[in-house]
Amino acid sequence: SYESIQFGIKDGIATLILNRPQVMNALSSQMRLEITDALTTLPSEVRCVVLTGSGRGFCSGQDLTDRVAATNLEATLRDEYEPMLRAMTNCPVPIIAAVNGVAAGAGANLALAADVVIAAESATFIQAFTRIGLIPDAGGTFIIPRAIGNARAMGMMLFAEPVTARQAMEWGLIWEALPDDDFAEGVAARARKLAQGPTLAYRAIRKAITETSQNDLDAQLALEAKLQGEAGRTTDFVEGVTAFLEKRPAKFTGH
Ligand code: T3D
Repeated sequence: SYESIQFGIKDGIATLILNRPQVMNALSSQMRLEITDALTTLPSEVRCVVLTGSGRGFCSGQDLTDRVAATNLEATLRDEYEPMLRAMTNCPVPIIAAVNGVAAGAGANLALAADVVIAAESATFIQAFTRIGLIPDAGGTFIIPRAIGNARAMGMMLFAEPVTARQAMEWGLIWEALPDDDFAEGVAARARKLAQGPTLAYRAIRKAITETSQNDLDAQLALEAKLQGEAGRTTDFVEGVTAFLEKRPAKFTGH
């Protein structure tokens, strides 16, 4: 069992809660290792992951209490952040980041590495790095300009000001901002939907969307054809078509 995170599974949904609320769930070395471990050892019953924070924040980024003496940030990023981010992007099932409160620095970029980001309206996203003389890391310089364009990415990164959940949604940085009172149920409903969906198709969609930024049209059409070939051989495809023809809801198993 873990110390810096809480991890549980119910009805095919794994919930991973960042659990150092006294420091707004700042990322310690141990928390990074635990997130990485949890995401790389998911039992096969899991068909969706919800990543969220305990207390009033989502994640305040790197724990700054152990940083003054840190001289080799490159090694920390390579040895601890990169495996954590790859565990997010290689996760076999979709990840929802449920951003319950402020997401700052690497905490924001951890959330943005999820497949779907749902934020409470009171949550904010802060590229806080320049406040302490650093540059955005944890994949931020990859994902943010691609999502919202260079003008907004540069503004977020240079000014390091909070961007509200609603603004983030309107820019296309996240999927959805929900009123605080509807947040928990909204996230749960989305998680249930994904956990009951065609898991292998979801995984292929992630691959296609990830690779599209490196591919030209020829390569992307070829990738779609290959992945669709695989989707067409799943049990869920047979079930989906059969259910349509029988005018009933499909019962996907994730196979
Ligand atoms: O290896 C490397 O170092 C490279 C990797 C870098 C990745 C990064 O993420 S760098 C960026 C690090 N993060 C930040 O710079 C954000 C720091 N935190 C804040 O700006 C603010 O705390 C928040 C905007 C997140 C929240 O503000 P607020 O006013 O709602 O809460 P608060 O009072 O500032 O924080 C509550 C407590 O959490 C407070 O402790 P206290 O006074 O109650 O004892 C605060 O010190 C603590 N806390 C917040 N963030 C961190 C933290 N403690 C350690 N590390 C933190 N990142």
